[in-house]
Amino acid sequence: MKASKRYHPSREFSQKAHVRSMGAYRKLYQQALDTPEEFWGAQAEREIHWFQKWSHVFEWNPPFAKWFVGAKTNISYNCLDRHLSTWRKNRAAIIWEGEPGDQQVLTYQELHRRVCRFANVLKGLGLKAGDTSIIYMPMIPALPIAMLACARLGIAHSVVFGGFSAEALKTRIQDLEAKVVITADGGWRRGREIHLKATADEALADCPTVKDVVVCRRTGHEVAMHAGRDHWWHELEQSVSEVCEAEVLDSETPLFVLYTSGTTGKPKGIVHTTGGYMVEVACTMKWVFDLREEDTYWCAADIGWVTGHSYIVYGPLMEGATTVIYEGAPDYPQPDRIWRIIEKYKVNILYTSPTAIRAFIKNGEQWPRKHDLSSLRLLGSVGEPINPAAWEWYHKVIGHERCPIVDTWWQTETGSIMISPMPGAIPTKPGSATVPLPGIVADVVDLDGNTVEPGKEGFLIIRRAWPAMFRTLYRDPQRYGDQYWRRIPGNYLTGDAARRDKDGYFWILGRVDDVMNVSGHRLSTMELESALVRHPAVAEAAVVARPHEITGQAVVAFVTLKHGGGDGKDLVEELRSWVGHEIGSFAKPEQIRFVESLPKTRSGKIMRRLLREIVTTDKVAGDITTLEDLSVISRLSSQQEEES
Ligand code: 7RM
Repeated sequence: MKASKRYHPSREFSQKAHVRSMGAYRKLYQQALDTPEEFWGAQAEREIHWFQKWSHVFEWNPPFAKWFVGAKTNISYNCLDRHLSTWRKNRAAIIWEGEPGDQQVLTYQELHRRVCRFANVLKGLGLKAGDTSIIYMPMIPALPIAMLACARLGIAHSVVFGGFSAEALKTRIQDLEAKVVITADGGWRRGREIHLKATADEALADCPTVKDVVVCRRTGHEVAMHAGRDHWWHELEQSVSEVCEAEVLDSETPLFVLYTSGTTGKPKGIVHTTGGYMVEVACTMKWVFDLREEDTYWCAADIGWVTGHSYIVYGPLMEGATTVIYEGAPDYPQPDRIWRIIEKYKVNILYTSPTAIRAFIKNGEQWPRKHDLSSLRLLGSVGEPINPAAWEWYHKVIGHERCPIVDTWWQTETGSIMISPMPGAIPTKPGSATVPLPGIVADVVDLDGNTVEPGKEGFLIIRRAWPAMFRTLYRDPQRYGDQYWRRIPGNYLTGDAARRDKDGYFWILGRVDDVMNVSGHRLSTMELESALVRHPAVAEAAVVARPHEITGQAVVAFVTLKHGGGDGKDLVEELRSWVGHEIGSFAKPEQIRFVESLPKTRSGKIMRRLLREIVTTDKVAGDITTLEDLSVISRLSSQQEEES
């Protein structure tokens, strides 16, 4: 392993940081390790308002955890009400920009008023604590307002990313048994309208639990409204009061469910609760983003993913920060839209993904060079491993060698950032997420759970429960235990491979299960394969990822057809749009290759490893419409398998 370059935080940055030295980090880490109850109890008292204190900090009945047991609180109260008695009352909570260029600034006071009004709208529809809602919206202020209104009443929300298809939306509504769907007429993306309401209507045809649909007007285009079921947000809002007390909720009240791809065809509902999530998300805002009162903070992710939940909405608002929300594509109408927004609002902290960074590199340095980026003081990365070249570019061209970079490793399941530098304390190495945060006992192990030597690859696990961890899989506690906690008993299996270097730095190598990561979006092999075989022409499908210079990975699907062979050309496009229809456009395979048969082991398992090799090394050449004969390789490989 060659020693990689190190970047030390500047003295100036460290002096003002929340955590200022390696020694200070070690001290925090050790405290959390030795006396976790005291450590987390102290964080909880400092960061959060509680209506009633806990009887004990945590309860661990593997694999089930409870945090701040018996405590009462409300995240909407913590994001809004408690700021209103401080100078933050008139601070910008949200600076929003729509893709067409429209803008809105909501102060804490104004955001509070709008959340209260919408909470009253939900109450008026008969919704109450314990109910579930689906939110399917563009990135407009009404989206965080809907989330905060649900949270205010104890209604668990599930935000479905606006890029998902009707089919995917339907599966989620049905699994959640949602009573209400909150959506919009549409939204803007690359100058085109995303027809959310029309898609929701298609999904809702088959969702008997949904009694009401609330529609926010965004694009103003005409949509069908089903009498008795559909209501305009602005009409319902007219007749409600702007006073709505936050419900006093138990610490373990479900806050949200986020569906994410796993290793089977069915997405998993990751369940997060309130108290522990709040505490750790608030702490990581300070530890990782080193948030200061004067900061304007921009996480350029989508609220439909966990990054947006924790680090666009709940984290920044709990901390009383100004969070920038942008509706559209970062390169629309020109590749410098993102840099323009930074210059315009004088953004101090930017949090984005390696995929986005690689796309900016490809567009060329001339675009960021056109803008004054001197307001930036910290840069973040999330979603996939960042390659050192992209890291260096981000550091040089965007950060002007002045801004520390925080490469943050975490997952939908973990709720908050787990492995990341504290920017004033930890020297960084391009490509490494560095070291675990306080309270996170991470390790790299073999299949028996034994720690592997430095420099060796292994499975990344977490040895102890942490406050923001997910509590279960929605309606599937068995799978929760089996899949995450029982494989290496008592430890949380992340599904990622990693190695640790001699300094104890973690290098995340990517997924070891059948989960792919395209542009930071999690896609499951099985989910894609089952979507493909639902098409009438398809007999079998095997899906693998190939490395891709921009999106990290790209999907390649090997498909056998029912009537053997067939003319590929039209079918390629048809199958791609089929996947778009079944899951969403972002999941469309980059390539579809028709094959006579799929390579299988004697026991009938598809040899994805072999296909992966083919798409990586391109050993089997040929364009995407050629029928590839994999049988020879297949026979060779299964012989090897039998021999070994
Ligand atoms: C926040 C988020 C989780 C998976 C995870 C990893 C990969 C995320 C990094 C990363 C290397 C990183 N949630 N991943 N961050 N890999 N370095 N900094 O992305 O549930 O959608 O995805 O993403 O494989 O397991 S997620």
